Amino acid sequence: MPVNRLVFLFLLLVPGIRVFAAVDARAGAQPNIVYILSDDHRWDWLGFMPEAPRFLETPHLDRLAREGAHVRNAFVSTSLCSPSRASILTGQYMHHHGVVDNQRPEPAGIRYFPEYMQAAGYHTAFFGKWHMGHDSDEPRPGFHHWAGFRGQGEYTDPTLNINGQRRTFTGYSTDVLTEQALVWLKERRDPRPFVLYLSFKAPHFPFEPAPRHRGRYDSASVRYPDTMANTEENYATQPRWVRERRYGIHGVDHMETGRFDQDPVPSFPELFRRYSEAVHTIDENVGRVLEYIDTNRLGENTLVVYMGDNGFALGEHGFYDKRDAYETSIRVPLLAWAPGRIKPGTVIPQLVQNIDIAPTLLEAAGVKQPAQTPAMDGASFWPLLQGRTVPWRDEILYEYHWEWNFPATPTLFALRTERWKYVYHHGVWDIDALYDLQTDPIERHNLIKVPAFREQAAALRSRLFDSLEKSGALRVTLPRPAGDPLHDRKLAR
Ligand SMILES: [Ca+2]
Repeated sequence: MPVNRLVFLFLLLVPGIRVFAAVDARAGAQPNIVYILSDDHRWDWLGFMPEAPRFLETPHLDRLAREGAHVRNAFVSTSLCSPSRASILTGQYMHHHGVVDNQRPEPAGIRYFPEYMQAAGYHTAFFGKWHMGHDSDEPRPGFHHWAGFRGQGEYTDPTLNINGQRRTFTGYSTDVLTEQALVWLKERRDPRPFVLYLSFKAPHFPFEPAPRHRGRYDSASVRYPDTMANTEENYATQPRWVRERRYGIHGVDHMETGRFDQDPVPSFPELFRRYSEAVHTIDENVGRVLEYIDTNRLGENTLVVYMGDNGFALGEHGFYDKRDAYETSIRVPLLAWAPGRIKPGTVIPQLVQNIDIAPTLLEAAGVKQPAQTPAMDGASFWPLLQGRTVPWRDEILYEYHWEWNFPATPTLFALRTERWKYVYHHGVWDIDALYDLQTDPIERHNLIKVPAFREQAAALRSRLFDSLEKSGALRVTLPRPAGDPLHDRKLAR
């Protein structure tokens, strides 16, 4: 008789020891993984956080933090949908995976972590927004079941490509995707552990909540960020491109208006409230997934991770956008819940990035990355989630390459430590930026020209270039122009 069976029988005979302990331990090597990704959900729009607007309700995300872990300092390495998604799926920086914008097909040779999990015996499924390779909704490698949409998809009555067959659903995007994920879970008869990759379109612009929640926050007070006003104080020390960008389509005074501002600018309070309602709708759907896990007693062997693909400025520095290296753009919500594996109320202060997701989920699942596959840049923070101390990075690297379609943001590279941020601008006649996040968390005062900080700036620049050089990031991509350039400089209002 195998030793495991003997141990199991022994446990059966010992009073007071739950039989399930043995079963759980055995299954524990390969927990189910539920990875939920939202689009442009900023780091502080979580009800439990002191920084959140007071009216915002996210009880289910709050529950994940309360019963699991909140990674308080979570960042992306490129703040743009497709490059960030590629970093999540490959564990690589943009300069390694090669997905530099939202338009082009995925580069040849790219490998996604669900492929490794599938090969290691996981039953895998994908739902929602993929976005890499904008024009294709065809199933991608790594998933037994695929229900994805093309590009940005639709908020209402979305069409999904389900394993090669297109089907149009009635309803609101986040609800439809969750429903499809739940149907897959309910109908699966597979004994293998599963990976559920649920990727929402919301709350991405135009910030559509479910119709039932539209107007829920109509009377909520709107928060105007300190750096939003078009004043000398706000722009006195900032690089010139920062003020210039507010005169483009992602500026608060011109958001998505036509050439020469012929269209009305959407109202800020309206956008602020709809965005919050869209986040609330996501939370409600996260709750539906958790309810399924509760009802089917999957909690003891399931890891749920919730994350945003990049941040979003709601008025900060005069922007509605990401791309840049400001905190609102690069920080994301990141929660991990696994009863029995992650202690309730865990708060992780370390600097974690999107490139760490793949190695972390692989380690949590006990899956080794196969030999001869592209090396990952990220590290597993699974030990941190479990309360263990491991050596960890004390700085993060950020990169963004200028896009022909959205030319208002220059190519930029940044190094952020716990306290400092240095931003290097490439290919633009402008100054660099240095922010002290401890004394100036809203990054209103660029210290780059302050004599007292000259050495600090030089040291950080040197550290940034050491990092870039070591990682092989000293090459800027030059993609062939495709699509429409949204380069109209709007009238100042
Ligand atoms: Ca995004």
